[in-house]
Amino acid sequence: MTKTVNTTPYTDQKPGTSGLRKKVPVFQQPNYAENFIQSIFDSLEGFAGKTLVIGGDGRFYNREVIQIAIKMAAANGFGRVLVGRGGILSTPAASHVIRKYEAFGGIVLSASHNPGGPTEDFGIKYNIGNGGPAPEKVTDAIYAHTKTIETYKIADVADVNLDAEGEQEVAGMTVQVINPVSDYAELMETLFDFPAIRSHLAGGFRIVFDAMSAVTGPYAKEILENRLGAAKGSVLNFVPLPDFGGHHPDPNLVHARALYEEMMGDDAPDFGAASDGDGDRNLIIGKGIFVTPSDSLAMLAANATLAPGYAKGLAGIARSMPTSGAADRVAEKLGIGIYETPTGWKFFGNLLDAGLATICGEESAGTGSSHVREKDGLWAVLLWLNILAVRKESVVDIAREHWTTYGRNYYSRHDYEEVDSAAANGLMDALRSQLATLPGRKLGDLTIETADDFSYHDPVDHSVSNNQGIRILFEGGSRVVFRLSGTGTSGATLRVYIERFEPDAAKHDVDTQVALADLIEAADTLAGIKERTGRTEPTVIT
Ligand code: VG1
Ligand code: CO
Repeated sequence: MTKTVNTTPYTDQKPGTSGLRKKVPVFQQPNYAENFIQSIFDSLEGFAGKTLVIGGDGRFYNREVIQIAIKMAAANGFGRVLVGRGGILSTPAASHVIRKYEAFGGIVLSASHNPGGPTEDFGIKYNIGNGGPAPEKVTDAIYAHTKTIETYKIADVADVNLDAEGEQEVAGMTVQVINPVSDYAELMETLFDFPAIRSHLAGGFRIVFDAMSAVTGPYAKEILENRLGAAKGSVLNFVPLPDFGGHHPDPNLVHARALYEEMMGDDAPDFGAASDGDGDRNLIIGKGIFVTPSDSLAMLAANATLAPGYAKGLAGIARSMPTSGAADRVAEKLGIGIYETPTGWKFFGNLLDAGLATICGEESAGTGSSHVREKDGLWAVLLWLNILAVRKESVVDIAREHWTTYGRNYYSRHDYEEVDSAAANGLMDALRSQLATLPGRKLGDLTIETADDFSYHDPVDHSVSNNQGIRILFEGGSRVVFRLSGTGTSGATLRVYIERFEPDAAKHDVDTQVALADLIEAADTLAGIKERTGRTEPTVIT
C-alpha cells in the first residue's frame, strides 16, 4: 500500500519568514509539494507512531495538499493524524491542537494574507511540538534536504473523507477529523472573562468583525455571536472561500478599507476588527481611531491583568525589531523584561517556552501570548473586548490615556511591492556599505546616532541570526528600518519602517504621515528608494 517514488530536487524550496510560499502553479508541478513534505519528514527524528496535526486556511489547493500530506504521513510512519474538518484549521488553532494533544508537530497550509486562487499563492509550514513555527535550524535542514531529495514515500490509497468528523484508517495510520473550532473556543473561555464581555455587549456595546472570507469566519461566528451574544450579523464575510472572494485577506487600511470607513463614520460601532487569511493577524479600529499594531501590543500589555488568564501579571514582553518601542515603555514601567527579536513568529518560541515573555507582537498586525506559539488574531480581539468590558471606556479614551502616560510612538510602514529583485538587493547592499560612516551624519534637523544590520542572539539557545534588517537610529529616539520581505512570491518587497517618539501630550493629535514626514524624506535620501526602484510612492502604507 506504500510506495516509494523517485523524484528530482527543485532548487527554490527555501522557506522564508513563515514557511515555503509560492504561486499555486509552482506547487502544482510534479512532486513539488511531495518533495517539500518529504524533506520536512527527513529533517525530523523520532516521530514513528506519533501524532501529526494537519490543517490549513481553506485556500485554493488546500484539500489537494492535505490529501497528499496525510498519505505521506502514513507512509513515513506517523501513528495518527489530526486534521480539521474540511481541511480547516486557523494557524493559532493548529498551534493549540498540537499542544493540547501533545502531537509531534504539525503541517500548516497557508500563505496567510496573500491572495488565493488558481494563479495566486499557496504555502506549507512545519510547526514543532511546542506548537510554534520550526526554528531556523529546522528550516535550514528542510531546505538542505530539498536540494538532495531522491525519493518520497506515499500511501497508495483512496482519499480521506475530510468532511465527516471521526476516525478513519489510512494504510495502518489513524486519521481523526476534528471539529476545527471547539478546542480553540474552549481555550479562549479559559483566558477571558466571557460573562463580562457578554454583559458589555448586551448593554449596547456594538462590534463588527470582518473575517475577510478567510479562515477566522467559523471561529469568530462561534465565539463572538454564539458564545458572547454579539448581535447576529456582527461577523462579516464569515464563510471561508478558496479565493477569499477575490480579495487580499490582509487586515490593513488598504485591504480592509470598507471596515475602516465604517469605523470612521458618524454612526460607527464601538469596536471594529478583522483578521487575515490564516487567522493569526488582527486589525483593531475603535470608533474614530485606528490603533496601530505596535500601539495595540503596548496597550494590551499595559492592561492585560484585567483578563483572568493574565491576572497574575506578565513575565515579559517580546517584539520584533521593526515593531515600535511603545511596548518597551510599558515593560519598563511594569519592571519586566523586553526582548527584541527578528521578524517572524519563530523567534518568539524559545522566549515563550522559557517563560521569559508572556505577550509578543509584531508591527505587521500580529499579537499573541503564551497560550499558543503562534500569533493569534481573535485572541487579540478578545483581549481588547475584555479590557473594554472592564474599563467601560471607549477605545479612543484608552489610547489617549495610554499616550499621555507613556508618550506616543508615531509609527508607519511603507511597502514597495513587486520591486525588481536586483534593484531591491542593490538598495540594501548600498545601505549596508554605508553603515560605518553614517553615525554623525545630519539630514535636516535629524542626526544619525547609530546604524547597523540587526543581529539577534537568542538568549535561550544562543543561536545567532544575522542580516535581519538595517536600522538607522537618530538622536532623540526616532528611527528608520529597512528590510526585504520574506513572504512574497513575485519580485521583492521593500519594507521601510518609520518611527518617532513624542512625549508631549499636546502633540499627540498630528496626522501620522505628517508627524513622520522628515523621517520619510530622510529614508529616501539615505536609500535612494525612488531612484533605485523607480517608484514615486509606496504600494501600501500602514
Ligand atoms: C511578514 C511580516 C512578519 C510576519 C510574517 C508572517 O513577513 O512582516 O511580521 O511574521 O509576514 O505573517 P515579511 O518577511 O513579509 O516582512 V503571516 O500572517 O503572513 O503568517
Ligand atoms: Co497570517
